[in-house]
Amino acid sequence: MANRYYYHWLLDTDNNPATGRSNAEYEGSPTGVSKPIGAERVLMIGWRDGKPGGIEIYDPANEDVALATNFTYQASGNTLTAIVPLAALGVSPGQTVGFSAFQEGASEGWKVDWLESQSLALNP
Ligand SMILES: [Ca+2]
Repeated sequence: MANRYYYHWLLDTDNNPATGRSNAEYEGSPTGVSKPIGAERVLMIGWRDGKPGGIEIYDPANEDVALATNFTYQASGNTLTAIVPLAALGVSPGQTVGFSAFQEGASEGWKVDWLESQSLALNP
């Protein structure tokens, strides 16, 4: 609670691993995912010193510009839920996108844990 921690959800909104930010590597190290995606959007839920610290959506090609901020989210046990406008993600209902995620925090020397990429259907 007295440090920094971040959850990042990566969305390959055009479902094309050749475009966007690849999750095959992160900060110069292989991530170990077997099916890399190319993310066009990142949803970040950050925590700093016991308070939310970076609740935003951004394009990984331009991390300094938030496309949406302060959306609704809830943590419960091992589940994290967020409610975000699809327009901020640049997606439409019915579309299929690539999805991956990682968490990192100041504990354990900024150790990064990756979730294997998945296909995610945005069912209306
Ligand atoms: Ca892509």
